[in-house]
Amino acid sequence: MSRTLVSAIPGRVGEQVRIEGWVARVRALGGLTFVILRERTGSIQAILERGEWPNLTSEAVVAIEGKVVENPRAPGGYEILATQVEVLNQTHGQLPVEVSGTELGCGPEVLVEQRVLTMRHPKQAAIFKVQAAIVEGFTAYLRSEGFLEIFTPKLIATGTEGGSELFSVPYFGRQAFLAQSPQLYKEMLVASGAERVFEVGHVYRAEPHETSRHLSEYVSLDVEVGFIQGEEELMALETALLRHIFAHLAATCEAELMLWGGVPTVPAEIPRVTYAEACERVGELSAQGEKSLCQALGSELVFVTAFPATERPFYAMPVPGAPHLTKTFDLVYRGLEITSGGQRLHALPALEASMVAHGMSPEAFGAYREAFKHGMPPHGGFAIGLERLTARVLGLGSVREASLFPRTRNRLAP
Ligand code: AMO
Repeated sequence: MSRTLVSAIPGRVGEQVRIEGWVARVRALGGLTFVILRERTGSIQAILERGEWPNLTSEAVVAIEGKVVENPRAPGGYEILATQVEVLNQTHGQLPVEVSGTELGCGPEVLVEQRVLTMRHPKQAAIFKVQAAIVEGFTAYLRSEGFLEIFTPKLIATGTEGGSELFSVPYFGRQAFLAQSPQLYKEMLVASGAERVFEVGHVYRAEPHETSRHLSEYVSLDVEVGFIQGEEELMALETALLRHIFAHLAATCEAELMLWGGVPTVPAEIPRVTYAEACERVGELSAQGEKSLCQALGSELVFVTAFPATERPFYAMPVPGAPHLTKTFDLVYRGLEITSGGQRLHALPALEASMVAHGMSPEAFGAYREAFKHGMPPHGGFAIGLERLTARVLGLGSVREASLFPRTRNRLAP
């Protein structure tokens, strides 16, 4: 008999079915055994009447055949009157964490150490369904707007965002680095004629400190657009993009969102403040400052604009008439920076001067500089940290909870 998914059970009342999954709970009561079976689409109760049944332990993998009946008192309203039970695979040893309670009974370290087991808890599974739907919404919207999806190298010869957070790796007798961002490639590909590109890819930052907002490997949602007139267009694009992503979440993940903070929304207009105004209101734009900023402006989303050149990488376009400022922005969501972006320099002499001013040698940027010689349009873009966005959508305490197998200074496994 082929498998019926728990989600399809309501349509099978009165029929004999076979369900397969994990044993979430076993309870003996008055000669009956009640088994809750859990699988990817949900959980259901099976009732084993008096008789010879295999020994069922928590989290063993089982197949149960039986008749579907409606029972308003059963969890979910349906149950299976079992006629056959088969253990497909036993567990071995003590379970390191209990995963069938309402809340997961472990701290953040065990959560990650035992990811395979902790993912069986619906609240944990929900995080990664929402994360996948964020990426789905991101890529679908950009494709519909004429963007090309790109895949750029993560083994590279030079840093992009400043040197200090680079991981170096031996590379056939030379030194290579892990990409901190696809920044240079996404700009080059604007010039390739593609004009509008996006990438969902891993990036690497040698973050020396353990914080709730930093991973040393994370997923960057990168966007780059040619023929822009200024950074306002990029903020408008990101606003529309987020609105699409949140609508997609509401349409596909409502149940998962309800297990956490509810369905997120984007306001009709996201307030904007300049970096200088933000600092005036909340002091420095630190982790605490970003929290205070959302509170001070009474908005979950806030764009911060016009960052000083000293706060941005060499490729940032200065504000005309105020060259100490840049045409850049951050987006702060529920008290955490989730995006940096801005218009880039497109004239080669200005770009080279900026490299030198940032203590970098233009010679180190061969192919990137080359792209600026052969027709580089005015352009700009932004990047959203996937784990940060996921964590803020759901109200998680740390970006580590939004990473299946987080990499931090002290963690390289599992
Ligand atoms: P930035 O370095 O600000 O900009 O990174 C962009 C976004 O990536 C996320 N992020 C991180 N997430 C988890 N752990 C980290 N260590 C970490 N560092 C950054 C944040 C941040 O807003 N090239 C530019 C983007 C651009 O201008 O297009 C860049 O990488 O959400």
